[in-house]
Amino acid sequence: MSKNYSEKTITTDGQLMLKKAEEDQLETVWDRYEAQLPQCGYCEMGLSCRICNMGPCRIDPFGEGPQKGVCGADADIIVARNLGRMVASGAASHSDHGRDLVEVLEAVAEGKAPGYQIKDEEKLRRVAGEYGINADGKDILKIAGELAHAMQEDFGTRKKSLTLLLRAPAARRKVWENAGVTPRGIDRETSEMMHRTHMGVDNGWVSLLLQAVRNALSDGWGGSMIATDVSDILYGTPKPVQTAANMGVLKADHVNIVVHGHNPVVSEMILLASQDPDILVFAKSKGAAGINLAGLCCTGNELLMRHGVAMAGNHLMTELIIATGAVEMLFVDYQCIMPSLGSIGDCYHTKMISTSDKARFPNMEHQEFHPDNAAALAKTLVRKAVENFENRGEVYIPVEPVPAVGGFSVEAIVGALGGTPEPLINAIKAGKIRGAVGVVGCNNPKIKHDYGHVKLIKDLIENDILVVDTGCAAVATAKAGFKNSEALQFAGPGLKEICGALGVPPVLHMGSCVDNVRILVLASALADALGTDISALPLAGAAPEWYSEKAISIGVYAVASGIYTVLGPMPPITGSMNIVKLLTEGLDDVLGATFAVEPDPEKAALLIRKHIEKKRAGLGLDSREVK
Ligand code: BF8
Ligand code: SF4
Repeated sequence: MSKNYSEKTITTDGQLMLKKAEEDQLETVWDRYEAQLPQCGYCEMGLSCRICNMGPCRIDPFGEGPQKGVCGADADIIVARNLGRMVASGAASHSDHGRDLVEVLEAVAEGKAPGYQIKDEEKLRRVAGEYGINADGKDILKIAGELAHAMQEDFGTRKKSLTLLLRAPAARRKVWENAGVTPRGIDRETSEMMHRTHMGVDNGWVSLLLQAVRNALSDGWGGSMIATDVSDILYGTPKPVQTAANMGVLKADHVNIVVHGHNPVVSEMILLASQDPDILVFAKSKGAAGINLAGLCCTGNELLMRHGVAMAGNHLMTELIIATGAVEMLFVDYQCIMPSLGSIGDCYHTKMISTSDKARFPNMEHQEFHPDNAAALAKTLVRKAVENFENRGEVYIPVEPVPAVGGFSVEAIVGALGGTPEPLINAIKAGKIRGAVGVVGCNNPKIKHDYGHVKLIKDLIENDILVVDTGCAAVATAKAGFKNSEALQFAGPGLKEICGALGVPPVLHMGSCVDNVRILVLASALADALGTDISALPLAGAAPEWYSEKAISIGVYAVASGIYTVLGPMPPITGSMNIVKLLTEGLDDVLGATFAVEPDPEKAALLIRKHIEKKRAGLGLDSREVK
């Protein structure tokens, strides 16, 4: 195998498929990345601005050329505005996804969404209670309707603070109040971020960044939290479930259907259709052994968490999977779907279907899903996928799948602990588990694919740190074998003992990227049990291969929730040393946590371990020296 492939990805399926892609003369994300090099240095530093038409402008980082844009904005203002707009886009993406789910909940309540139902009645009642809805003796659909409307209020602007902030420890809410960053309405904070970054509005780099914090909190404790809660209500709250990961989950003798994107609204209906007895008979009549559904990225994680649907790959694998020639149909909804995918589908027999009214892609067939037509449309299209089976050419499935366990919602984790977080707290107090880290986020061709996730997590669990992960990070560790019964061999002695006794792997799959809110809820439960704030706990976050604006929003709300967070790739902020200093040091005084940036996962693990030991000492627990 050429050395070149192993420089791009650590995964065997990735390397083998890159070779196949080269033979098939496919252009991949890595080729296009290389063609872009060197990337624009001004943009990398956040020093270019095209917010208005007096520009575009740029600031010379060496102090020789212009130091101000045409309007007079300096480096601090330009970097802060650019970062603020990244947060706004990320928060908007997660929150609009949340809104789509609330609309399905509303449609279910009105009897206008055939195929969808309330799967977790208990959670519906619990969340309704948090929204102040009296559920006593009320019909379940009536409660669903009232909850949908109450959640819609959170998106608007009439409130002073979001409902679900009440899940955060009181001390944390006080921190937000003191800093003036308590989010009021989900859409309001994004809208205000866009307003403030218009030319001639907010030109204080500190106040711009504080609004970015408030905007990100409206995602983490608002839009994303609603997305996760409503998904649980509609499709079931995850419980530990057996699954498998990598491209080997495709089956040569089955009709393979792959779902890619984020929102379970479409993928849940594809799952139901793929289990339809009539369609299965039809598939057999076409010579297939059955219908095999596999996931990519976060909509894959949603199905994995709730139904054990196998996971074919993460972000950088989405082009390569089509080159297996084994995929009859690929469905996309939105977010993280490369516009290159449609043309790759053209090289094989794969039918590429876009499904969302807000997301179109070149060379894809557009079939719009809405709550009222989704169940029926899914059946029609899955039948078409079956018909496409006979058009298959040569198939190349490069590896065997790796078994994994997923489905660790907070409810499931607390359940595994016997109904209270106490055993986990005791293990942390006893030093058997040093602390816990949430590893989240994407792949990015700037970092060797999956290496950032796998190396960091390996170092953490080896040192008795429990890892929870989501998104593409969670897929990376499933493929690497960190989520099955054999994974305990990678864990340090204390972590091995505790996880072994509980019968869980050392790396717990908590879901998709909106499901990062499960980590917030878990952290709050631990803080409440200890009578302290999240920032006092031996916790950290990491996004070792992040690429997306959503990941920036996640990072900001994690830090704003008191969780020290280490980013792999550098965000575009180095044009302003004031902002670098504020994010990596100054925020500690305001929010009790900071960012760090460290692309080398080995060094990132050391930073995290030092932080965890420092927090342990702060709580009066035993503390190890980290070298
Ligand atoms: O929301 S981890 S590449 S797929 S942005 Fe995208 Fe990043 Fe993957 Fe999921 Ni999250
Ligand atoms: Fe240039 Fe100012 Fe316009 Fe930005 S807002 S493009 S810095 S003139």
